[in-house]
Amino acid sequence: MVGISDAFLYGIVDLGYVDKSQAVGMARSLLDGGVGVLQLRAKAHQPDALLPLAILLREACDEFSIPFVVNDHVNLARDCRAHGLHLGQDDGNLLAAREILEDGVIIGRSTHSVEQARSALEEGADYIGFGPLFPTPTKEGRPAIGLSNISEVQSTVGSKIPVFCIGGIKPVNLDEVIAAGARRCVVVSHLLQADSPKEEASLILSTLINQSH
Ligand code: TZP
Ligand code: MG
Repeated sequence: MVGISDAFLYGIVDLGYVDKSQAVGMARSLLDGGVGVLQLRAKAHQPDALLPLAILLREACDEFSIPFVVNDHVNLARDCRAHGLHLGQDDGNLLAAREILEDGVIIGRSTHSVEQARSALEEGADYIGFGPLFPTPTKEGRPAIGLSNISEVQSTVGSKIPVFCIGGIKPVNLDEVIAAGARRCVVVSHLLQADSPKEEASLILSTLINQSH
């Protein structure tokens, strides 16, 4: 299994954009395109109803030796034997989630400020999301934090755990995001709405891995 620190592009199968029946196909396109970690995000679904899909996604990720991460639901992450769990700021205590999960399961935390990024490191997060950098329909109403704190988060927290910038990232702003200090990104709506998610993922990944810093 490839580790989270080997990942530069983080893909999310978000059932707000992809029908449940298309989710495995979309996951395979993203994996073929080179995402280094894949998450299931399904805000409008009951976790129990997601177990069969979560198992299929975990199995697809296993084929690629890529970590599969469940958003929000610790019991679902345990039951489908996900490689990781992702928690938002309001999703509870990280250590309590760790007690439910098998040893070695990674836990990520969403952060929206330098202070939250430091706290996530201190509480033992294995990686963080940092954003939303830009306004995004995927998180309607959430204020954008801009690009000005990326380099500080990257140079402090990012030397210890991977920092994935997130929120409104797409090819037209990727160079700007990288110039502001980002090394790794999560891209959701741009990939899920692309004609070829595989080709778009592959292009974004090459931009990320060819960056000079
Ligand atoms: N957390 C912060 S922004 C965001 C999440 C889940 C949405 C990212 O989606 P998109 O479509 O790439 O802006
Ligand atoms: Mg959450």
